[in-house]
Amino acid sequence: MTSSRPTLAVAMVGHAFMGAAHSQAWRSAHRFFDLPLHPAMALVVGRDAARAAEAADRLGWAESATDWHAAVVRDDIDLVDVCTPGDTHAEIAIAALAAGKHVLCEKPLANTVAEAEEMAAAASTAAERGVRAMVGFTYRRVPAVALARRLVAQGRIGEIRHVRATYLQDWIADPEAPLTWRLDKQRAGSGALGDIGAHIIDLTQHITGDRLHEVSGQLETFVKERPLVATGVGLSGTASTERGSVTVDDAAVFIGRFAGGALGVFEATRFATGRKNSIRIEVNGSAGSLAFDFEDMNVLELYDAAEPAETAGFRRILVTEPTHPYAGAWWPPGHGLGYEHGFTHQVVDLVTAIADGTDPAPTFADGLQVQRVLAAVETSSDTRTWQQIPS
Ligand code: SOE
Repeated sequence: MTSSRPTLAVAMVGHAFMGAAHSQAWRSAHRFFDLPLHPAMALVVGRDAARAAEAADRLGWAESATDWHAAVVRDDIDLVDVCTPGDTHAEIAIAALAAGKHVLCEKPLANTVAEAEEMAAAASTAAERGVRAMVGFTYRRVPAVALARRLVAQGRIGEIRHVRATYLQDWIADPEAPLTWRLDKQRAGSGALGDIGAHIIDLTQHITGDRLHEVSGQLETFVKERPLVATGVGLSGTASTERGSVTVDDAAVFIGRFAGGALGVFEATRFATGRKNSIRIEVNGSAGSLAFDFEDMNVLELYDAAEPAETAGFRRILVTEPTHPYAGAWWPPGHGLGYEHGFTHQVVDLVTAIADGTDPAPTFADGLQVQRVLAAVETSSDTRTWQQIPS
């Protein structure tokens, strides 16, 4: 498809589950939204030449390559999209920013606070040259979540007292599920805490417009050894007969205090049998409450405490009206959206910010702050103490 808009040439590094989700966003964003720049899916990079070529063909990239170092300095690339495991986020993102490329980096930003600090510093230096960086906390861009933030900012639920958030999965509840990279601290940084706990930290801070300032938590690894991966990657690897150690948490629970005074309760686990990708958030304020459930993601529940007791109750708002965030670009009211649309909205906001010359949110500094919360929960679990989050 030709476009009169200037082109934004994208190179994506990594092409597994997240690469596929990002690819559909790059393919579709300009077909539904009036973007100021036209994304061109120029290059996909993977370690194995044959698999990268197959991914290019299947996901819609013009070319494939195996060397990300060469890719991020190419003159014909404007933006690098980092969809690799956490252990390579820092080096790829920093090299790309140094080469003057805009960067979109999957969450959590890095595997350690030190890496995240380097990335945030690199992003701030790059911003002085007009180069932009964003971390991919994609659930922020679910219309119901964006509406929740808008309602809190408008004061619709008053002063916030309680924040309750769970992110539940069960894909390794079976002790014979193989030891994929997500269970290796070297590659993933942490387990359920960083992979999915990071999302609910970002989501609750985003919805409330507030930040956690202290936490107390516990991590647990229920299954300490698992079969090594025989074939495949990511969530879909198959088991071999040899076993290896799980070096990350299977589950994380923590409580926290927000700077504005609210109390927070959080749970992230890969052992909630029957829960596949369940994100639930409830915020209780002095004037009402909001509740979101990703399994019913087109709905936001609102309780208005000012309504007469006879008729008061949680109302289901179907967040598909043209006036709702992002929804007007899609289908007529009632024709809902899914998991992938958050990634499309992420591309829309990133491309718009690049064209406007503004910093896209969440910035690498926001990603660093989430990383500090993750580290504080880990330290709290190790030391059985409350931990402050440095601001
Ligand atoms: C795996 O647990 C995972 O793919 C996360 O890494 C993603 O961020 C989340 O969107 C779905 O679950």
